[in-house]
Parts: sequence; structure tokens; C-alpha cells
Amino acid sequence: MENNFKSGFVAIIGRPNVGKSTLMNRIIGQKIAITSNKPQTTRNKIQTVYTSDEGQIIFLDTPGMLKAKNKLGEYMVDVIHSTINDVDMIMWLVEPSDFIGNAEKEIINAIKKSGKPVILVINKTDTVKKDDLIKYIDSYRKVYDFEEIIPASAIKGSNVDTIIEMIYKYLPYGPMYYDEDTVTDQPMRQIVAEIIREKSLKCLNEEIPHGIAVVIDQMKYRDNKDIVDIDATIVCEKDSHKGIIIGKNGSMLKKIGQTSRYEIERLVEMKANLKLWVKVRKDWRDKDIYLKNFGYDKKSGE
Ligand SMILES: Nc1nc2c(ncn2[C@@H]2O[C@H](COP(=O)(O)OP(=O)(O)OP(=O)(O)O)[C@@H](O)[C@H]2O)c(=O)[nH]1
Ligand SMILES: [Mg+2]
Repeated sequence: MENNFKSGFVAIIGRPNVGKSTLMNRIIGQKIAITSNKPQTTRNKIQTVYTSDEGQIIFLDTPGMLKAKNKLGEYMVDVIHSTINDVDMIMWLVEPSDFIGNAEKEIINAIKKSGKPVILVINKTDTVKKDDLIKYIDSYRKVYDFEEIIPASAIKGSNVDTIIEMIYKYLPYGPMYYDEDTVTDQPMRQIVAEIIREKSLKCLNEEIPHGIAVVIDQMKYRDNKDIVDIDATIVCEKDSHKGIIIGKNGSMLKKIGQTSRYEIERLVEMKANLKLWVKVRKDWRDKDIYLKNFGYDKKSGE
């Protein structure tokens, strides 16, 4: 078995909101990366591990490719480019459409430069007619010489097995990098912070979600009791946003807290006593010191 074991790193790239994190979660069968219908949900590189008899695939979920509007955006673009350079293979996810715009052209340039094998996944096929798919496949075939083009639906799970099969086809022979129980490199605190950010994204409207960060101030397991105490702070950019996040008589914060707690309890498999706070840090997305404090640090993100 040793000799024909395949292994390697696969970057998942694409525009915001195409379903990169949803697909990664689906493949590993666990929710590690948060997802939402708002673009720019993922901010950091998130690593997960898929192990089978055939080999081991290490996925790197990346932020959606978009023009940087602030330092946080620059950080996210850097994450994408450094990830592309670090991996053995690239999986590019697109919407089922034949629109090839500037974001796509930028991605094509980046993958060309990398010289790595690229699999194109046309995701969300559950939303289009089969006949139209041929058209989309055709337009993408014309713009780059992909190793494979695979239509799939991350939500329905269709063709996900084909994606795995095709990754193994192009992955080199190699060692088992992580033991087979490893699912992610994300520390528990980080996953908890991300769950709270996801619930905030889901509960809040419009421009506020993009301006929030979540920091875990403390997370302590009580001795001999199946309970964990968590203090977390939602950081936002404006006083007016703070008011909205707290809501009338604290109703919004309560809703974010309850939905977060439910999911955190399932994750840690014990009761969680979650306390949420809201703080304003003006323009934190453009300040190095805050970015670093909130976990978007170039050096530690590498
Ligand atoms: N209909 C349909 N919706 C999907 C599919 N895959 C993902 N979605 C939805 O698309 C939205 C975005 O999904 P994410 O996984 O957060 O997308 P992403 O590419 O990681 O987004 P960013 O992190 O912002 O770059 C969510 O509302 C998902 O439920 C799919 O196969 N079909
Ligand atoms: Mg994502």
C-alpha cells in the first residue's frame, strides 16, 4: 500500500460565494469552514484533511478572489496567492455561467503562472438546466487547458466522488502527512470564533457583516463538569453598528448568542456558557495592529 499512496495539498480558489467552503465541508463530511450567502465569508486559509485508503488530500480553503478595498482585503488576496504557490494542485470553483469577467481573467493568469494542474469545478449545478451546462463547460474549455472540468453540486453532494477521484488522478505519490484522525489545523478557539462570526453574518444585514471580527477572550473548561465557559467579543467599525448588533433590548445579540451556542455545544459535545460583548474599533480593517490582534496576521497566517 505504501508505494501507491497518493498525497498532497489542493488549493480551493474562486470568486466569493461560489461555494468553496461548502464543497470542502461536504468532502470531509464535517463543518469546519463557515459558509454564508454573503460574499467574503472566508478570510483566512483553512486547512482540512481527507484521508482514504488511496491517499490523503489536504485542502486549503481560501477567501474569495476580489479586488482589495482595505488592508484586510490585501491580506486576503495575499493569502490566495501564497496558497497557490504552496500547493500541488488547484481546484477552481465557478458559478454555472458562461460569464468570464475580470476576476476570472485574473485567476487564469495566476494559475497559468503557477504551472500546477488545475481542476475546474462548475458548482451549483442544481440551479441550472443540464442543457445549459454544456454551454458553460464549453466557454471555460476555451479559456484554459484544464486537466478536468467537473460539474457538481456541493449542496446536493452530486459528483463529489468524481472530484475526489480526479484529484487522486493528478496528485503525486507521497507520504501520509497527518494521522488519519486529523480533520483540520484550526484550533478549537478559532472554530468557535468563526461560528459566532457566521451567526452574526446570518443575523445581520447589509454592510455590517463585512466590518466585524470575533475575538475569543477566554474559553475555559470547568473542572469535572461537562461545561465550557466562553467570553467572546464582536468587534465592529461604528457606534451605529454596535447598536444594531446589540438590537432592541439586546434582542439581536441574544439571537446571535443562542444560535452560536447551539452549534458550539454540538462541536465541543458539552454545555456552553457563552457570553458575548460588542466593541467598536474604528476602521479596524485598515489598521495593522487590529488586523494582527484579530487573527489576520501575515506572518502567522502563512
Ligand atoms: N444551490 C446551491 N447553493 C450552493 C452550493 N454550494 C454552495 N451554495 C451556497 O452558496 C453560498 C456561498 O457558499 P460558501 O461555501 O460560503 O461560498 P465561498 O465560495 O466559500 O464564499 P467566500 O468564503 O465568501 O469566498 C451559501 O449560501 C451556500 O449555501 C450548491 O451546490 N448549490
Ligand atoms: Mg468560504
